[in-house]
Amino acid sequence: MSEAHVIGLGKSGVAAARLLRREGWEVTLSDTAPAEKLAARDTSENLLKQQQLLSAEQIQVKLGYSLELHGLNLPQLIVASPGVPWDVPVLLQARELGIETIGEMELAWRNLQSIPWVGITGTNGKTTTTALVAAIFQTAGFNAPGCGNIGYAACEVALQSVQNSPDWIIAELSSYQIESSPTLSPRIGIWTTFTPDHLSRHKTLDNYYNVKAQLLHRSQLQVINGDDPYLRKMGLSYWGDAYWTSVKGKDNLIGDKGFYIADGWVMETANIASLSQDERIVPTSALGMVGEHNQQNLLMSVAAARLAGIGKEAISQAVAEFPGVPHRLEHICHWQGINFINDSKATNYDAAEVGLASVDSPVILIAGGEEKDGDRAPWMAKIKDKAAAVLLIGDAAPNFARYLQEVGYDNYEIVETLDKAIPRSAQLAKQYAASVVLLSPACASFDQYSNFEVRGDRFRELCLAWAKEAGE
Ligand code: UMA
Repeated sequence: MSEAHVIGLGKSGVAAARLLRREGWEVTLSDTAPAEKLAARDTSENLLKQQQLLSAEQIQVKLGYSLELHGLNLPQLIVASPGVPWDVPVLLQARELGIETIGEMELAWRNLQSIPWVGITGTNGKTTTTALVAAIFQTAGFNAPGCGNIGYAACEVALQSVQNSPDWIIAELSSYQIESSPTLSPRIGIWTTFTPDHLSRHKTLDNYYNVKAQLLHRSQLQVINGDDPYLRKMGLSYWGDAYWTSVKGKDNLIGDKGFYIADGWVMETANIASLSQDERIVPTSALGMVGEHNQQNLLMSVAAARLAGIGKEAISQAVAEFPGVPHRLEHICHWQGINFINDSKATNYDAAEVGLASVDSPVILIAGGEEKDGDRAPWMAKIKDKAAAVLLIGDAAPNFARYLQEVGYDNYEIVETLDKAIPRSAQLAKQYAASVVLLSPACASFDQYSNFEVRGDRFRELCLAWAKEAGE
C-alpha cells in the first residue's frame, strides 16, 4: 500500500487524512504541537476522542512530531495543511527526494475537479463574497457548498460528495491554499482586493501578488474588483479578458465588459449576454449590509452568478435574504442606544480600516491582539476621524498605544482582555454618546485565542451577558 503523510491536525489535515485513507493510502497524520498544546485549544476529551476515531479508521496519529525523511520507509505523498509554511525544511527536502508535496486544497481539487468551481481570493472581502456567492447559487437550486478558508475544509466536501455530489464548489482560497495547489483551476476566479498581508510568510508584496495572480491565470473566467486601487493599477494590460466591477458607475469600468452600480442598481453590460442595452439585475438596497466594500462584494457575487447563467429572480431573493457573515461586522445587540458590533475577522489594518469606515461615529473601538506587519497609517487616520476612545487588548497593546501617541491620539486605555473591555466600552459609550462599540482588532488572535472565531464568539457572549445583566 502507498504511504501518505499529512501535516497538521486541524480541520484540513483531518479531512485530508480521511480522504486519502478512503482512496486506499496508508496514512500518518502528524502535528508538531504536543498533545497538551492541542488539548488547550479544544479539550483533552475532544482531542482523545478525535485520536480514537482516527485510529479506528486506521489513520496513525503522531503528536509533538516533526516529520523526518530518512531510512527506507519514505512516504510517496506529503499533504500539508494551509498553516504549514510551504518552504519548511522538510517540504524542501521532500521535493529534493522526489516525494510529491501538495496542499490540502490541491488534494480536494484532484477529487472534485469534474465539478465547476468558483474560486474567491483577495486580501479582504473573500469570506463575505464566498458566503454570498454560495447563497445565490443555492437559492438558484444548485448544491453549492461554500468551503475552504471560510472554515469548512474542501477535503470535507470531497468526503461528503459521495452521498451528495455538489453542482458547484464555492471556495474561499487564501494565498496559503493557492500556493500549495499548483493545478487548481476554477471555472470562475474572483479577486476581491489586494493590500499587504501575510508578509511574514510570503516575504515580499510581489510574491504575495503572484500567488494570487496564479489562481486568476488558471481560472477560465476572471472577475476583478476595479475599485481596488492596486488591482485597478494592474488594469487591462495585465488582465485584458477579465470582467471588471465598479461601484462608481459605467465610466469607471476597466475594459468594456463587467458589472457596475448606477442609479441604485447592479448593472450588467449588454455585451455579456448580447443584449441591446445594459441590464438591471438587482437593486443595491436589497443587501442589508453596511459599507461600500459590501457593495463591491455584491457586484462580484452577482458577476459570478450571471456568468454561471443564474437568473435575476434567484439573485434578488438570495441577496435580500442574505444574513451576513459571523465575525464580519456582525451586529450582536443593541443596549441603551449602543450597537455592539463584532468584526473579529478584521485581522489586519486594511480590514480594520474598512470596519471603522462602515459604522456610524463616534465609535468606541476595541483593538489589539497579535500584531501584524502592514501599513497602519490609513487605519490610524480613521481612528482619529471616528473613534471617541480606543480600548487596547492583547500583546499588541503597548505598541498600539505608542503608535496612537505618535499620531497625536491619546484617548486610549490598555485593558488587556475582552472581559475588561466590554463593561468599560459601555461606560465610555455613555460618556461620549457613542452609538457603536466595535471590536475590530487589526490583529491576529493567537496571543489570547485559538483563532479569530473563538475571539468573536467570546465578544458575542460577553456583550449578550452584559446587556442582559445591565438591563434596558
Ligand atoms: N502545524 C504543524 N506544522 C507546522 C505548522 C502547523 O504541525 O509547520 C499544525 C498546527 O500545530 C495545527 C495545525 O497544523 O495544529 C493547523 O493547521 P492549519 O493552521 O492549516 O489549520 P486548519 O484548522 O486546518 O485551518 C485551515 C485554515 N488555517 C490557516 O490557513 C492558518 C483555515 O483558515 C481554514 O478555514 C481551514 O483550513 C479550512 O480550509 C483560517 C485562517 O486563519 C480561517 N486563514 C488565514 C486567514 O484568513 O488570514 C489564511
